[in-house]
Amino acid sequence: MDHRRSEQAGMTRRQLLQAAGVGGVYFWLAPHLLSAAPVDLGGPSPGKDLIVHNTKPWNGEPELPNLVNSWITPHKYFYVRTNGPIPKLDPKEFTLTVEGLVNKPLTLTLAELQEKYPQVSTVATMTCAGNRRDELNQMKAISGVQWRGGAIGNAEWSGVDMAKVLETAGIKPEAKHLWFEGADVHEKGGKQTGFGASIPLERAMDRRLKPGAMIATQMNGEALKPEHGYPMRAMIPGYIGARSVKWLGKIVVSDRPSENYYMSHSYKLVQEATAEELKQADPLYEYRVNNAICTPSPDTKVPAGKLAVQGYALPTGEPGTTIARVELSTDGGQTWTDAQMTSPAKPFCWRLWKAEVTVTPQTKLILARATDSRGNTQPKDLPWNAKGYMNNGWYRTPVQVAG
Ligand SMILES: Nc1nc2c(c(=O)[nH]1)N[C@H]1C(S)=C(S)[C@@H](COP(=O)(O)O)O[C@H]1N2
Ligand SMILES: [Mo]
Repeated sequence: MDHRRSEQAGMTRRQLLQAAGVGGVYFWLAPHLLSAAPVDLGGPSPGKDLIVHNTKPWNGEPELPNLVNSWITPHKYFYVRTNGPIPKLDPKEFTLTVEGLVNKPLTLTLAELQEKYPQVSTVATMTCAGNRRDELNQMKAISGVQWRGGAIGNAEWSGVDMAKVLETAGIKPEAKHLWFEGADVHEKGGKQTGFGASIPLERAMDRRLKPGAMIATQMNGEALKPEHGYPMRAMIPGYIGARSVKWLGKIVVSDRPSENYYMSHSYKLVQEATAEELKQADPLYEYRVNNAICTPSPDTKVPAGKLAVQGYALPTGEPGTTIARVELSTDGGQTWTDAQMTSPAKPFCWRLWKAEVTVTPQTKLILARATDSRGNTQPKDLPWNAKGYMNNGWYRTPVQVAG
């Protein structure tokens, strides 16, 4: 089985190279190329299941209507965000090392990890800090993947509690942060690096969170797919996706945050992104309350009268917080209608909702805003920022109502 999986990753690579042959136009040709040259990710079909933003590195998101059919997002509709190549890893050879401020450094293969520690599972939403960047980009251009509202998914993650592994290694008293390093080595900021991140140690050790941080080996009851971090990844409930490092090869216990490019130069809210500004700005950790209307799609022609609307809403990544309310408006925010929740209220998880609103020929936009159980609510607009992160302004879907 392990063997088959590496072969699958190998196929992905060859096919990625094939796709690269048509270069930058791949995205535009994708719908016509489906049968001719699909990029096999072991599930999602590019152009069909996922809108492909680029293939070198691979970035894709589902069409929004595909996100509201189930609380758990199936693999084929789960967004893929990579900054480097998808590495082909042999689980017999690949190891996770735990080092730094520990009494006993560890080296673990997938099999050892699974044998030595109890298996735990948790449902949690993964979302990219760049989700909904395309809307900020309309205010003023931002480089980076032009994510719509689909860089989000909710999955059941299984693996081991990171705290248990750290306890075996024995953490020294001066430890404050956990660095994660991925095996996807690529060039960034003028040097070769794996994707990296760090989190405050206390988040991983917080016993109330069960788990606060996880070394995930499975997603929705199956071994992780190559593009989602096989054989193991960090999964940090409540944090932006960038902290959940895939192809996790190293955990370094440290007294300070990681200096990896993706921690020190990226995933920060800045206006000009000068070196000085980036140095001063704090790294982003917890995600913010957010929502998206998933149906109808933008610019759908609808008759005047009642209209069914569906979407997702995400509470802030603060422990214990759930979605309390979603409201919609078809008159520019003068009056609001409550949506009905169609999925459970669980911390660190999105909640799906549906609503019936009334549209008239004057209705140009459907607005939606969510509020969580701590009273955090979405701002009308998020001020523009240079890297296009954390966009959680009210969601707006244009509709064309027949007169
Ligand atoms: N090693 C590695 N881990 C990574 C990344 C990456 O490029 N390399 N991308 C991060 C980002 S920005 C996000 S949003 C999530 C996306 O996880 P997914 O592709 O499984 O949806 O993975 C994170 N972990
Ligand atoms: Mo991300």
